[in-house]
Amino acid sequence: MEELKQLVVEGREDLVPERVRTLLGGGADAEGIMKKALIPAMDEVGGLFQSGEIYLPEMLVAAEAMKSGLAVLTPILKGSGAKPLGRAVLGTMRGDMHDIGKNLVAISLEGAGFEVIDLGVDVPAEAFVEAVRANRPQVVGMSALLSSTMPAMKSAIEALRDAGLRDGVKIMVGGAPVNIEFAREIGADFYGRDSVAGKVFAVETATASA
Ligand code: B12
Repeated sequence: MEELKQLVVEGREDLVPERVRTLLGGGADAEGIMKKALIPAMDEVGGLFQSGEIYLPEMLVAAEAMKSGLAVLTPILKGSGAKPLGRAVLGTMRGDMHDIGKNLVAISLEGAGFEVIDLGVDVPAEAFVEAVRANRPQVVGMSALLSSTMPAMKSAIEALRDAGLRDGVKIMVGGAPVNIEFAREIGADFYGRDSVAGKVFAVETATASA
């Protein structure tokens, strides 16, 4: 695990998928690989970037290495055969290009039987409004990794309210700088610390409205 984490930190996209397969072959579980190697690697990279030991290109290469490992794990994390449970709209806020956490939430929701409408990154408030109007999801998930893009969550919630769509959906927010106080302040229904918390909330919401 430690070796895999290091390979991700070093951005070795050429070696990461193989290493993940080897760990799986040796009996490691997908969740464990995620929690013990891939996510801690991103935390380490964030720290190195903050302290000026690495720069943006290295952070980008490490993110690609993380994604290459995640690609091996995705089919396992999604599982199979979960019956359709509901619909969810997900997106990373306008101005924000971070999508690894949001993608993990999408994988968890799909694994639980959700149809996920993933709006991608840099999503303007109007796109959330349009997607909710068109798809009538039970849950909307918003992700922000930058302090500067957190306020866009408030704008998107207000836009949903102005469009008369707010009461028909539950809104969950997440991302490293987001916390429960902020979620309350902007009128979100739920703050999810990680993708599993998001999944549990979404499943409860869809089950209650079924
Ligand atoms: C990888 C990375 C990048 C990659 C992103 C690649 C990609 N495709 O995502 C690249 C290199 C492009 C990048 C760019 C930048 N980054 Co960056 N990046 C990171 C890094 C190292 C890891 C993020 C990550 O993927 N983590 C792993 C995932 C799994 O965790 P996560 O996103 O937090 O998601 C989990 C939970 O938060 C939760 N979650 C997330 N979203 C949601 C949503 C819902 C609904 C729910 C329920 C849960 C949930 O579930 C997930 C796991 O279970 C972080 C450091 C860090 N520790 O966060 C910095 C970091 C976020 N970046 C930072 C910065 C400053 C930047 C840049 C501004 C740098 C620059 N000078 O240009 C740019 C901004 C570009 C932009 N406009 O978005 C800062 C942000 C500081 C701040 N608070 O504002 C950080 C914290 C680094 C640092 N310590 O300084 N970055």
